[in-house]
Amino acid sequence: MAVLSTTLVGFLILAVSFLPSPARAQSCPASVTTLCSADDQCNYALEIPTLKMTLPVNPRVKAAEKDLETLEKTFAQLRLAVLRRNINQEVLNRLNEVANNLKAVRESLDGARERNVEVLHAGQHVKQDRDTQRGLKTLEESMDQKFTGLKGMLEKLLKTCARECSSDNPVSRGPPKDCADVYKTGLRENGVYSITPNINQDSVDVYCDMKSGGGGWTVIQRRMDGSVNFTRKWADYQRGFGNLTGEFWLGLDALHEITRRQDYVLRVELEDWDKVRKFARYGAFYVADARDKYRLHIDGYSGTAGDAFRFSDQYMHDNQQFTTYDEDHDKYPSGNCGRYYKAGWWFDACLATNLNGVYYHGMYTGIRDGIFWGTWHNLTLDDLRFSFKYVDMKIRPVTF
Ligand SMILES: [Ca+2]
Repeated sequence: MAVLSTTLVGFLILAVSFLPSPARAQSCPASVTTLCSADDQCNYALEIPTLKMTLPVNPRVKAAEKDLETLEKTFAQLRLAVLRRNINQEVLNRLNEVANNLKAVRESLDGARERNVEVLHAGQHVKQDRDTQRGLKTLEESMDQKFTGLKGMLEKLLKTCARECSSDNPVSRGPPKDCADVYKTGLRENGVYSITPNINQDSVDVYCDMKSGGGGWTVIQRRMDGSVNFTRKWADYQRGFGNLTGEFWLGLDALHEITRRQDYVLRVELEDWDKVRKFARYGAFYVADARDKYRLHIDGYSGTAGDAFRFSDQYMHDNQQFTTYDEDHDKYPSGNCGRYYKAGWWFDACLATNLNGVYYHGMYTGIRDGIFWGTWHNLTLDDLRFSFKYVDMKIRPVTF
């Protein structure tokens, strides 16, 4: 009589051994029967239940994920710091290089995690698992190289930034630079106020929301009745258009001047034609200058409306330059998203959100060129598309 026991050693080594102890037969899930012939030659018949393997999460992949998360966070902070200052093209190029590298590492890690899950479900396909193990080893080696490279690049960037970006002092006295400053002077009514985001430039009229969520909000965009056309040229989007007490776009130059001196929160309010109201809040919001085509930095979502600005790798509005039908800076090589979707916006190739789209009263059909928020719960019914009744975007300093 012999008993079979299976042992998993280390990551994936399957060892099979026969132990000559009948007492252990009860505890072993495998059973063995002997078939002995008259000449005393015994054959063993083994019955092994479906093999279940629980594999540890590969510790190297886990460690790499942690490293990558730290790097991504550092990079996001660094990019914001760099974009906010006057920087040269070389630094911008290097930033983009780091961003691409981070993306590549993230993709290989996601792949590794998926493969790990496959291993967990692989059951008895030991050969496939060995292939996976080999794949993971190769991945570890290439990850090590990538991390070393990335750390080097980040260090260089930090040094450049320290040299070039130490001039601005975000806190200074003077006329109000935004609605938060206006609020602090004791003015608490909603309405149009004059602010001076840049002391060397003219003051700008803005609409201040002094009531919602503690007040102090500078409203940068509003849609409410379709009275203003948002299919506009680059120059219009730069300087702003519409009526501050109705529908308007504040303007990219003002947006840059306001957000360049300190960290801002963006809040988006949305209401559909069923009176469903939701919001999206972003803990980081910054618009770069005209030289960088008003590139958007947006991060740190919370809220009820879903994260449409950072919908997916494929539809990512963060880090995109601004595009209008007469100025194409989008990620769609064979056309202009601004022309196609009739708006000025930070298009990818093309969109998961477009709050400057066409104002439709309720439902519409055809190209999805209406006001759009891709994580909304009901966007389509058969070939009908839903638009929004009310949208606004407003910003306030993080420290307010
Ligand atoms: Ca294009």
